[in-house]
Amino acid sequence: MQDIGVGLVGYKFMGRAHSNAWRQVSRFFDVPYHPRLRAIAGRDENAVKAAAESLGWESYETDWRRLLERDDIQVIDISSPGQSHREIALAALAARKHVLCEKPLANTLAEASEMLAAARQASTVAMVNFNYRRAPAVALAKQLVDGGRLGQIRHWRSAYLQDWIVDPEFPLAWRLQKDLAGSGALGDIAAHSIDLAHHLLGPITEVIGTLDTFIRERPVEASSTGLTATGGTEKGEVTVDDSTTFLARFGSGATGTFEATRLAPGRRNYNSFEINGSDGSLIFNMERMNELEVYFADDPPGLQGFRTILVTEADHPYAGAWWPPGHILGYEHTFVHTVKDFLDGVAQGQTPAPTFEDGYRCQAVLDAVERSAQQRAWTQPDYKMINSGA
Ligand code: SOE
Repeated sequence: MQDIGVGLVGYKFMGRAHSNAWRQVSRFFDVPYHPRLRAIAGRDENAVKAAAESLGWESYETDWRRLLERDDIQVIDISSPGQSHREIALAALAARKHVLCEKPLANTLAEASEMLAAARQASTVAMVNFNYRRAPAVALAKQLVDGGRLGQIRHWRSAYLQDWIVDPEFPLAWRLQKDLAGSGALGDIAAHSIDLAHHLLGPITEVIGTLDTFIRERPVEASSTGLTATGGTEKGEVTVDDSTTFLARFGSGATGTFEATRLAPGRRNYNSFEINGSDGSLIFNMERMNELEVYFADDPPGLQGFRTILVTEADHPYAGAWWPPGHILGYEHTFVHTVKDFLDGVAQGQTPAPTFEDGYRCQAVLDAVERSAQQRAWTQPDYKMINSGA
């Protein structure tokens, strides 16, 4: 099998998840390339050196630009904070590297527009990592919806709930700063729900919603490792939303509700959605990610009701590559499935979804929710680049 060299930017939570995916993929899937973990990049030399050792990278760089100069690297994987995505992706595409970029694509719609334009010019693969599309239960939900098993889809109902910043003493990490993260719960986790809704129901055409910040000041960060951090005594302003709630209309005629918060005690990573169609319903919740609850209206009278499918059979999406039925998968597998499809895309010369266009579409909805919250009015996502194809 041919080697393909990967260069990863970022080594915290996402960097660890991506490293694991590149290490695992060719051991479980029949992929066209064997990924070589050539180099990991980060600014703090001691930290990136330690990360290279513990995560299995052959070398490290303290400037991501070095990754682009290296001939032994064909893939740039961007797992660094949102404010860096645009610059790295544009430079990597210009250097003819394949790009995998963490979600959301960018911090603003203007940045996402530039990135989409660059991806359209490029001859390489440019994919966004919305990993939850590739939980086997979500992929099964997609098959059921596309196959018409639920009939005409009328409702989307999602709640993405976490609690990792509920303590007011949790410090002002980068995800709480607009210039670094773009937005709060909106871009961090509602973005996943929007992407899943687009994947399963098609584009959102109109939104009305709120953005709220309950804890307005937090200790300035002393040190941070992903989602755990320690704070000092000095306080700084939180410049993003803690939560968002919005209504949506889809181009298909369906309606949707979205809620996302990082202040829901007890909800650790409750990424859930329910879909109701004319002939049935389904429910997914990431905290029980191996299961899909389904209701089919054509079940025999007397036997109707929700039932739970354990999505671990060999003929379920992705599941057959892993363990025997019932030997369940976890969060990290969604990243392995993403890089599997990414490598297939490189071999076929075609970017797998979610493409930068899908990333832009999500960004347009994030932007519309922000405008709606400011204006207290229904607003339309600006899909200009998709509609004009420019
Ligand atoms: C933090 O809220 C976070 O790590 C998100 O940034 C991820 O995208 C999500 O998958 C898990 O939670």
